[in-house]
Amino acid sequence: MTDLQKKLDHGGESLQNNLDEVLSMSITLQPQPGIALDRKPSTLKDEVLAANLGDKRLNSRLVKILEELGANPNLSIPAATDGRAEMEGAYRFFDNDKVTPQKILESHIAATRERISQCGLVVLVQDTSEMDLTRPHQQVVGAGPMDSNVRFGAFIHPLMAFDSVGIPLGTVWQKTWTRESIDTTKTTAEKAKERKETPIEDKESVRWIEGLRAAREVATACPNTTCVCVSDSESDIYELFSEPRSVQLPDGTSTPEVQMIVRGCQTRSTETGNWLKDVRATACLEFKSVHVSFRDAKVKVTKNKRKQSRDTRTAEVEVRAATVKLLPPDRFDRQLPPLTVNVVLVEEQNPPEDCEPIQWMLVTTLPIKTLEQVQQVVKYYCLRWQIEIYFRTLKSGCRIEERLFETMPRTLNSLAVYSIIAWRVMYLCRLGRECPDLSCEVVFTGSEWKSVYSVVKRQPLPETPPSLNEMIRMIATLGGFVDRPKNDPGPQTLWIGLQRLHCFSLAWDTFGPEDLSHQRTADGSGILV
Ligand SMILES: [Mn+2]
Repeated sequence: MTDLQKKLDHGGESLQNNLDEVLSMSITLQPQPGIALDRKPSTLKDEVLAANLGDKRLNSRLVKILEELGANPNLSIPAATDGRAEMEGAYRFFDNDKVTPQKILESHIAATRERISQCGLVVLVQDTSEMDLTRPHQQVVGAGPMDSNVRFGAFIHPLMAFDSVGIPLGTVWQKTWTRESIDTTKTTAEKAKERKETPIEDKESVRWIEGLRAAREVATACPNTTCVCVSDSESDIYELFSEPRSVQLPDGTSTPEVQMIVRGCQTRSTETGNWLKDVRATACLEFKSVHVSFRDAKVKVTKNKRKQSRDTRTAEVEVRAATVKLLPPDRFDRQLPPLTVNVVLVEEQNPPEDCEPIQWMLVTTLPIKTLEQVQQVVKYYCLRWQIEIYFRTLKSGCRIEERLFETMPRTLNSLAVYSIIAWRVMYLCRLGRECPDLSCEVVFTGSEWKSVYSVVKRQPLPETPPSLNEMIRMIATLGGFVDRPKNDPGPQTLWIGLQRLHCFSLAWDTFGPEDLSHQRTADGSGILV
């Protein structure tokens, strides 16, 4: 994999956004409200109200923990919980043998499926992230090595649902695992040979196929929704393409098919050459100018302007699509079938010297008959980026890697709780943008919006509650967001803002009465500063 591909897949947010923007300019997405808005969006608590941990007290403890940690995702558990008894209750919960990540997530997964079934089309994104739990002295019991024997932790691989414009709907499946040990004595050739002689079922890469199966289950459970399973180039695996996308039922019928978009990185043979040659031989469907601006985190903080501008350019890309017949690769243990798939190629024609050309090879089961269909494949692939934001929210927002649990089971239980919290932060963030006119009262309580309004606006309260969009922007302002018409708040400013909102509403309820606010002067000089 080239560095550029890595950047595209993992770091080039601005490029991704731009590609997304530029390539989708001519697409009008099906007007599909992501979530039926006549229904009240769920509160955080609702996500686990149906949880069944086999004990009523554990069930209500989960609700309490989710509320307390959700109000302060950034704080340590002792600081986020309300007093010593609550803190100990939380630690006992995470350590309880009856509590498992699966049971914590079960009702959230069910609620997510419910949201999915209200959409005409959803994108189910799977991706892997490291959970680095390296400690200076004693390691977390049960943690395994990461890429070397220096760092320890676990790998997480969720399947997240998004609607067709990218509103996060929640987690539908998650796999976590640890490595046994890393053998540092083998040569690269020996490792490659070993890989060739290992069946896919025994490799870590089987997770991609398991993710597709989980997506297939969602497609079966939500028959009126088109489910598109999306993953990056790490999942360019023939067995993933050949995995059945529906299940045969005993009566001869089969379940609805799950669709797939995977970024290709291999050169795969076809009857007429290879898939890249085949698609390049077709007529260009569209020319696009793509503004490329790499802002790697390391580069971002540098003041060296030359370094920054060197990475910025406008790339002329061409869009092509073809149906190709893939020849199966050799496997030592089985015969794989030949396959017919569609490929969409977005490729830069004349890159400047020293620049890797932009090249997106998307393998899909979606139709590519019209330009609009081709553009939609690119558009849906661009939604994959959302899962990177989710990982960032889990790590920087919920600080899952810094939780000081002694064992892996406790860490993974807390990860399950924080997965729901991280989803919720992203959900609010997008909901404010996509449904700007919705009243904020569908998501926030009276004391929440009134206290935040008073602090941010320093004006008497309006008769009608502000819109959700206005409220989200005010909350993000509390987290350092600069409110300009062209800016949209991101999860980071929102999660900091949400914590402050929690404090303000607590103060509002404690020190009210709210009538006092009407006596304040219009410039707000007074009580709440
Ligand atoms: Mn990845």
